[in-house]
Amino acid sequence: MIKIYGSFVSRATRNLWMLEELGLEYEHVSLDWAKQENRSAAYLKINPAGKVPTLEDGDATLSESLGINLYLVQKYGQGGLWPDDDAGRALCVQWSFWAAAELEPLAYGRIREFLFKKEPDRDQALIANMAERTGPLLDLMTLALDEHAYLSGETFTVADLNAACVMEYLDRSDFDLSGWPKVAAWYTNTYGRPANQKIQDQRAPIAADMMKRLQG
Ligand SMILES: N[C@@H](CCC(=O)N[C@@H](CS)C(=O)NCC(=O)O)C(=O)O
Repeated sequence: MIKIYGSFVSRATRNLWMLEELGLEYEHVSLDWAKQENRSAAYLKINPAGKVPTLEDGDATLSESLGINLYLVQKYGQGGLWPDDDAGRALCVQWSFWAAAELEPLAYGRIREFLFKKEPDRDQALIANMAERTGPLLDLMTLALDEHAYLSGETFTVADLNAACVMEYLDRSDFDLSGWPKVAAWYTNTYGRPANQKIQDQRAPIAADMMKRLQG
């Protein structure tokens, strides 16, 4: 059976969402990074980087959350979240790389300030700088959404799932999306899908507890 390692307060939620979208059976091994469970000797044998998520599926052992989603969708998602045409599939790869390489450094840089620092200690100049640099990325998304309902075409695909789970960091750090109404509507529609809601409902109490610990 497919096994996914990583807690509900980690990037493993990206893969749990995909697994739910695909209706697959899986085992969830909830490693708690706050307790260093991702640094145990047993886990380091599976993922020498000691990071989560990791996916095991038959002979495949994979890391990198967005790459794991591309693997899952290619193996199990034909006719749905993985387009039938080459151009659509290429756009899924393009948007996934874009999410990891362009959006994530800014969105994660921003949310770190909110998660790991108390309000008075946050670097407001850094937060503002990250927001300013995020604007052109949202303009780019708007151009794509002017052309079609979703990032890779007229239907929801892995391109949207992968981009939305990085956008989540903006959402969780109170980023104001009102200047990009098409992106805001796309995000609400995409992130609110029932498969993700199921994961977010399980995540909520664990995240609230983590925030209590981090923010005091
Ligand atoms: N680019 C990687 C990042 C993985 C990552 O940094 N995971 C965090 C949790 S979300 C982690 O394992 N942190 C614990 C550590 O680095 O010790 C991915 O998308 O999977």
